[in-house]
Amino acid sequence: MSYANITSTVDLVDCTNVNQVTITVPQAGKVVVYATAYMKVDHTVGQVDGLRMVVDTDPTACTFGPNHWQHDIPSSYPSDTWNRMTPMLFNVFDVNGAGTYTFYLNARMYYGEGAGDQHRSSNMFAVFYPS
Ligand SMILES: [Ca+2]
Repeated sequence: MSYANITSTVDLVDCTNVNQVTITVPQAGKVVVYATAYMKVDHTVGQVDGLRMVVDTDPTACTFGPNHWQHDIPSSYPSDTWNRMTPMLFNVFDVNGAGTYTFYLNARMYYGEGAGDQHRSSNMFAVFYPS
């Protein structure tokens, strides 16, 4: 098991890598990667804010898919600079053999990106299951 905890204010610009975890495995199998995060979304009435997060092998991937997490703040909601979100997500990856593998937690404001949309902290852990 490998673990990565980070407290770091990171402004979200396009698809932003906010954390990563690296695990060394002895053989082929599966790696299950879990992540939790504390995110801050700055919302202005009249504008939809949408935050998407994924765990992926690519630090530039923010792909919509079965393992992503996302949340919208409707445009009708009143302005608030500190909308707190605490997503939890996971993904399962095949590893083809012994080696060291890195997995990334990425975030993107797909609506309403602006100053004040931020990662504040997160943690990840990776568990290996031999095949
Ligand atoms: Ca925003």
